[in-house]
Amino acid sequence: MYTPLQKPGVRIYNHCGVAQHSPGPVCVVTAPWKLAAPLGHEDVDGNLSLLYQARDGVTVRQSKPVFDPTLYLVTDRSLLPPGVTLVDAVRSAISGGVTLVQLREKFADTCTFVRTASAILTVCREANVPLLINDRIDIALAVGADGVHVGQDDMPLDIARRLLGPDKILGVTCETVLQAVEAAESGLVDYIGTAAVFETATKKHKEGFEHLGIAGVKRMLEAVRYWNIPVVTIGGLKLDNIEQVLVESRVAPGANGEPPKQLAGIVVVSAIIAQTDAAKAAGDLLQKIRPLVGPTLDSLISRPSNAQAFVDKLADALTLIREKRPMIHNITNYVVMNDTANTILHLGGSPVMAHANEEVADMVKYAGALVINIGTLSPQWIESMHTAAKQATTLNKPIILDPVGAGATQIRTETAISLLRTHHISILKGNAGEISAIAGTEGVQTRGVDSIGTLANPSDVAKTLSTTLSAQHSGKITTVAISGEVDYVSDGTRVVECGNGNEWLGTLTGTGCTTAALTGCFAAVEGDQVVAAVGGIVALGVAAEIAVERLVREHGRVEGPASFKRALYDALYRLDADAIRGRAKITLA
Ligand code: 3NM
Repeated sequence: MYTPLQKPGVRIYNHCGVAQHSPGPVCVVTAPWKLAAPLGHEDVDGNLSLLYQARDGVTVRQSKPVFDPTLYLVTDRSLLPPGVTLVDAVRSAISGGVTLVQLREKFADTCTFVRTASAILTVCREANVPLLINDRIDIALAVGADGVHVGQDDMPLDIARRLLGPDKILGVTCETVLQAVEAAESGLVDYIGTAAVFETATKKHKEGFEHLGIAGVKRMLEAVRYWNIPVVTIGGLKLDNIEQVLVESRVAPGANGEPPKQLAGIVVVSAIIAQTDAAKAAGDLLQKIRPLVGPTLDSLISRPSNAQAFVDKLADALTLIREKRPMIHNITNYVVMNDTANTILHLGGSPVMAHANEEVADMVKYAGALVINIGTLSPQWIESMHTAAKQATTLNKPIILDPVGAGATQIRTETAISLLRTHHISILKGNAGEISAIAGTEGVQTRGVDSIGTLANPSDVAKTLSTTLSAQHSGKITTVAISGEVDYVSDGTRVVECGNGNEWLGTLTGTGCTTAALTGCFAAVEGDQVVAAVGGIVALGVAAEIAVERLVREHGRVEGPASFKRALYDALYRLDADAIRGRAKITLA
């Protein structure tokens, strides 16, 4: 049985609640788009519920099936290839990646419509894809579909909402900017579908209808930018024009803080339903659309509540960094020094680089965390590292150790081990080779500062090493983070896996050092060092994803490492708690 409130497991409160609690003029609220950010969550009958703040200060909670309009299929049986049934076509389309389905039967009698809707609903339930019914509220209610899509000439929105109740999805087609603003402001609908962007043979429009063009879609997006309402577009969309539509309709943030807005998805009929291989058609479309529609609720909705609570802590910690601007004392290598200082600054910290043995103890006094990085090592620096670490321990400040190149040379391996033996290090963060050298694990080497080979069981290595190191300091925990395509963080009990990031990070030198520096920022404001270590990793990984998406959106591709670095630093500077909440890919073991 399909139970949308148990799986994917979220009740989501959106703009509907916000607007319902405060109808009225659009412009009276300062930064109204911020209302869209969830305040928090609560468990309702074991299901995660998100809470939003309404304009009048009322906390809004609304339960609805979560829907993802990224690739939205509307059916039309008249376009099916010979010998293909509607049920088969929808099943195939869903297997290819369609995220939402609307059953549109313009000529069916009621009895046939109900039967078809039941059959299509079964297919949708199997894949947990919501099903909406075009126009016919009675059919949707009769079969228990997830909602209805209406046009301007169908049932008025207030009556449609009353008949459907608060928990069904309601979408509306808007032909003009005014209709879109009215729909958004009414708080009655869950998404807006624009009228046809391009000419299409699939639907006969009224005399005099002019398709919107990309500029028309953009005007509509601009008009509803203050609402967190998803907008999708339809009409003549296919593989070779969706990219242009998604990119060129995008509304950039305004100079006075006006929020950006972009399409939340693409709606197609013939591009899928008329194809002999609907699965492939859907798959090809989705591959193009996904990177261009921004963050989806995917990671959020599929997170179990313990992972969600963890992600909330990451997001809160980022907010705290921005508020407190903790000073981060770095003893780090020549290669990354400038990048380290800048990235700490962009995340919200206040960096300082102090290396002389004569000053480090004084400097640590002001620091929220000490980050020791053993790259470009020399005997003088080793002495300073010990002096600084001793002072940090005395003053109870977290120490982050990045054992750069441990395993490659004797001096580096010995220095890392000696620092770990002599002082209580809060977080040890290294790549597989460096951690192996410290843990004495076989099979992975360090060549220069790179790791060669992979750990057979990184999760166990992180856990065991954390336990060993913690035992050396009477049980004071050393959290161990192993970086890689998937990062592993353990405090000997918990293991967190992080999957954020992008292969472009590998084209820049020192991104591992950056992670340690950002981890320092998190450790300065967050007492749970597992959260801090994951924070540093997720912050850089999410910023990298945002950077690449932006470059692809604006230029069609990432030109190379230099433009990536620029976009990465901008993304880090603009990173906010919502991005962390929406995008953090973590698994708790
Ligand atoms: N509604 P295709 S255009 C169902 O303008 C529908 O509201 C439209 O079909 C509107 O993807 C349309 O085959 C048909 O072009 C879109």
